[in-house]
Amino acid sequence: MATDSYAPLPEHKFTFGLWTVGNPGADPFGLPTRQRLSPVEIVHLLGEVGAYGVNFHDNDLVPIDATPAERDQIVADFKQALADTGLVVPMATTNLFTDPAFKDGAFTSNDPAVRAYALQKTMQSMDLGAELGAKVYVFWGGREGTESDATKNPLDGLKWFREALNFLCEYSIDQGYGYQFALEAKPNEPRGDIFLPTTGAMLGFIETLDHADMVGVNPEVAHEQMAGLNFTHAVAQAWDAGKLFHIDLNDQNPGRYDQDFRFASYLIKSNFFLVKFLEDVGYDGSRHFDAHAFRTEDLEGVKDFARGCMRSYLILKEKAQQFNEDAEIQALLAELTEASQPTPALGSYAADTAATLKAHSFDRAALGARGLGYEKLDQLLFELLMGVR
Ligand code: GCO
Ligand code: MN
Ligand code: MN
Repeated sequence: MATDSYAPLPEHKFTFGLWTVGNPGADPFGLPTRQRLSPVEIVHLLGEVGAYGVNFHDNDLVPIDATPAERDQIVADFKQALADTGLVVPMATTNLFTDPAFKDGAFTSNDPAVRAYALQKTMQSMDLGAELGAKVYVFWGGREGTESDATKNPLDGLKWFREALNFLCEYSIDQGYGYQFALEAKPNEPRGDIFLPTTGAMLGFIETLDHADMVGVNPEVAHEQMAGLNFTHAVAQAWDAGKLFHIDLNDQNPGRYDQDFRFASYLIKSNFFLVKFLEDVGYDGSRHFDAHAFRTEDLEGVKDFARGCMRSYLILKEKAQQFNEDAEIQALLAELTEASQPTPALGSYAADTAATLKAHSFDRAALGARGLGYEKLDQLLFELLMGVR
């Protein structure tokens, strides 16, 4: 029997949030178009389509006003669904954006009472995540920002955010949870401006924390695209810093609203380079799809969406392998890094190397005149992606 080489397997570590396939299709202009699914139903749906894991915000699982007894029943039912399907919970996070209490931010609210409540809610949510086996804890500060800079000093925002993360790192250590914290940047939406708007900004900020070693990033495709940035470059910087703890995959037409499209459904070429990067470096964390089905879809369409995210990833992975094995492409790439004229060997600084280099005579005109063949290389890539190669 022929096997489907694009079928998801546990080793691919494909995960979805309860809020992703559970998204009922509401938007700022329209009501839900689909029935709400319970967490147990979502786990079974994910099991059916072949996902490896399920992630959640505290209130995706336990409503914000649940009693302790209700919480325990919900968690027991959820654990049973995990056992029945074999799904795992690699990541958890806190909803610090839906409730009106967080309308001016959570950790960066001007009100110390809101900041303290956000810490309390996060500790409880970390307890819940740990109980279900999560090892990565994501911080997406959706409300941490401003509409008008008259309202908040960004230095205060950074200070309060730092204090919260320092506190919560200590809490994780104290409880023995072993969490890795992953900070997720987004430039705007739902706030006019969100603090630390890019992955690069997060990476700089992390180095100011007391437990920088525990804290990395959770870059999201759409978030860097919204800012018009090259997502793969952001991911590469995170990887280079040893900080790629998690990743949110989806897609986005840059410059539009936050679309959360099915992975690789829009920017095929840039998502190809993303998958190629992750596979080439051997990233072994979750491939988390933070996306949702078009509002036009019913339950079957949601399954098509989820299957499509995973299938597209695996198709791009196969294309990456094809790119790496393509003799013509690889020969072109190998030529690119050859010195085009006699060049002194460098290496780390030494006084005599510097002297040799200063004395060397380069043929500058030849450096500028040389054609690099990038048009040909890029066309070969296009043909490979289009399946005509
Ligand atoms: C968004 C974000 C969120 C976060 C989620 C988990 O744009 O809404 O991407 O989906 O990823 O809150 O932290
Ligand atoms: Mn997002
Ligand atoms: Mn996200």
